[in-house]
Amino acid sequence: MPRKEIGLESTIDYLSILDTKGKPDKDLEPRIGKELLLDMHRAMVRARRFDEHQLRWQRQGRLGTFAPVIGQEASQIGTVAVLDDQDWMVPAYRQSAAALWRGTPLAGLLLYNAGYNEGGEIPEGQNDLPIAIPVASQIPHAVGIGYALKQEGSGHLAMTYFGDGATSEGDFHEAMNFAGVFNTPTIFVCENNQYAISVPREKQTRAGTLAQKAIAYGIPGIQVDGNDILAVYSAASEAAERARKGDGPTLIECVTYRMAVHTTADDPGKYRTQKEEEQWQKKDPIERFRKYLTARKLLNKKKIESLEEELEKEVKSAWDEAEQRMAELDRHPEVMFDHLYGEMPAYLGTQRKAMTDEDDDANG
Ligand SMILES: Cc1ncc(C[n+]2csc(CCOP(=O)(O)OP(=O)(O)O)c2C)c(N)n1
Repeated sequence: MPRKEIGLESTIDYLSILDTKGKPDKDLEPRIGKELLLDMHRAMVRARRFDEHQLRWQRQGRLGTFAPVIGQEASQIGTVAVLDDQDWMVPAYRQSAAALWRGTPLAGLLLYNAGYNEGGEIPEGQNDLPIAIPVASQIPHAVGIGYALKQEGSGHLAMTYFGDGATSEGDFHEAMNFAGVFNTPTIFVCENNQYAISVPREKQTRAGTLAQKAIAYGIPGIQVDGNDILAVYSAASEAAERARKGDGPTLIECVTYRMAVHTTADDPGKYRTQKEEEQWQKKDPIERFRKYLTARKLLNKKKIESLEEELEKEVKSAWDEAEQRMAELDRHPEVMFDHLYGEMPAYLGTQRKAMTDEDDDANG
């Protein structure tokens, strides 16, 4: 038998609509109402300012470790904005912009980042899963939810977020395979921010794109300019339409950049150059979107200033609220033993007691 070539039909598109000056490609520009455009802009700025404040509070010792979203606002807001309330949002640990859009209160995130479990509670009726720290562990959950939504014939979908590093985990591949085989309404949003902590994207895979991993699972994949909210929104809208029609999952790779630290325990100066950071600074998703909105006369300097003032007040008052809740909760560190097991194993009980006794000794 001669050797034959098996033709692969799939290709991967790359989508970019706004150039770095905020000028859209008129043929590709999506039709988005003015109100939604301004809501998306507000949400991006709100998430950015919130993290800037959080970084300062963390440095002052008022918050614990957290993972800032700075730089990835378009990838998150452009995707989450296509969901309706009955859809599900399944985050990792860097999706504060998406969570805030869905209704998570600022004070809740502050409480969580200060180490209080209560802050991680999802408000009643908000179809989100809690923050997932183990890399890629949330992806199969989103597929399971999608499967259930499909069985119910609901027409709703589940959207999940993860980084470039997560695509090297087994959970990612198992989830993609299941979603493909069972045609689940799941949107996989890979925020390719170029690094998994210090490991660059090139060391994560030999594949040219992360989007092309969809081909192996028989599902559509697309790579988008993740700092261009119009491109992200267009790709997400297409994927949502597909999922709602019963046409199954989509993988969207958002090519973006983590403009700040991986977490507050990280020093990016150790593994990336200032020059690289400056290159990406020029592609700042908020700046680009602002130029577009300004050219369309939806924004101006005055409106931006008043939005910034409003957000400054909102973030500061969220801190006051979180601080008050922390005082009310009057929590001690031994609660870290309390939520792992339904029934605490004896060895943990001993450790918990030792810690309480130590506290009592210290307090005389
Ligand atoms: C299963 C697992 N392995 C290792 C870690 C430690 N860890 C935390 S974040 C991270 C990098 C993840 O990178 P990526 O998926 O690209 O997401 P990003 O943080 O860039 O958003 C690692 C290895 C973890 N949390 N979970």
